[in-house]
Amino acid sequence: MTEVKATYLVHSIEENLEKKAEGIALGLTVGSWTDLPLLEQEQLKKHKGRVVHVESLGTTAGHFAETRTKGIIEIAYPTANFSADIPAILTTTFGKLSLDGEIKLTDLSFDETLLNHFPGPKFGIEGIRTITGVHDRPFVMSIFKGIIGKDIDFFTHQLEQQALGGVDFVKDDEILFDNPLTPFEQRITKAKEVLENVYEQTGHRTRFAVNLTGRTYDLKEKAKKAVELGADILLFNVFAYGLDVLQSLAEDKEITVPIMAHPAFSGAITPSPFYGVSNSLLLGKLLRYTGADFSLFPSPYGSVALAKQETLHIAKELTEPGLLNKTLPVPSAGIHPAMVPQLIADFELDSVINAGGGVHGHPGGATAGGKAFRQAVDATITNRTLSEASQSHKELRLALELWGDKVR
Ligand code: 1AE
Repeated sequence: MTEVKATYLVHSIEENLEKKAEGIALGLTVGSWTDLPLLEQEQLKKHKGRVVHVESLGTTAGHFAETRTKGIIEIAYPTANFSADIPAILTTTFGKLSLDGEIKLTDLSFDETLLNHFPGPKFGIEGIRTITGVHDRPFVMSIFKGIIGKDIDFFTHQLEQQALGGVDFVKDDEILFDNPLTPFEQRITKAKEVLENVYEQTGHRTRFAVNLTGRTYDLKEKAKKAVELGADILLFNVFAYGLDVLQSLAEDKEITVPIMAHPAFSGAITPSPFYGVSNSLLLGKLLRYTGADFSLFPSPYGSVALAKQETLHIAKELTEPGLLNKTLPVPSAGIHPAMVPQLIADFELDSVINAGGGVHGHPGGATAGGKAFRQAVDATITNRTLSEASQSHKELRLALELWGDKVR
């Protein structure tokens, strides 16, 4: 019998965690058990949840009016109970249970048979390295800023300025939706033109991630149109739509470009230590399973930081060896060049250094901002300090003068 295993962190009013665990295992599967006639028990055996592990972590007070028992509970749910899709799996493992109060879903573990129903990233890290020809360093990405209310000429100019700095990717701002000033299709065609021109001048081809937005049932056609027009990458606000929507896009054979998952709205689900879903599961494992080629998440150092261990756990889920292609970790938000050595130490070469304000806020403008990041990356991977490199690189020196030469 194959199973999906769910791990929960509980802060339970019920002191007996074994009893609590058995209640969950039954409540989310066959309901009552001991009251059932033996024949029915025999029939339902293959559907009953199984308590795998219960561990008490002691009692906690302070956050709650009453003392709670903190602990870890692991339950296995037979795959016979659900279809092999994320909506069914989430409803089984954390549907009604998520309404229960102080319980957090920290992990799901799929066996190989179940995992085979999930596409994983179409390109993954290897595929993106092949597309870009960048093999020996972390990627650098820049983000459009201040684009709402601006026209296509502004868009074109800002893209050109960013690309001239040598960044590998430029992503749309996730809050830019379809609008008459910078329509989706025009952003794609103009970006292609500009980026080809910059390539002619510099020999470096920056790739543009266009924000795929609109009504759910229109997304596939829109994505296919984007591919036809020559889009490089699709940016996708996956948590505003749902992981299953990402999976449908990733599985579509006609959508032949990488997908970049933005974490917008995930903060409504993950931050509490008591309830919701862990970042490592949502922004790590499940984004990889459902087909994100890139996963953006808050870094440990910037403006909306996550705890370092949590970010490392996300990156581990995205990149550890397994059946599926690996997803590129993109630790983001409030990143500036002085953070580059620490980001590379933490997330290694298979990652993306991503900055909006850290590029556009450079005193020399966005081109100088991109160059400062590339200089910081090159210095770090050749074992030079930023301060050494800044002596021969003006853009890096100006960035360090503005933002400081330390992580914080
Ligand atoms: C975690 C997502 C980061 C993001 O999308 C964004 O726009 C960051 O901007 P900056 O680098 O903080 O200016």
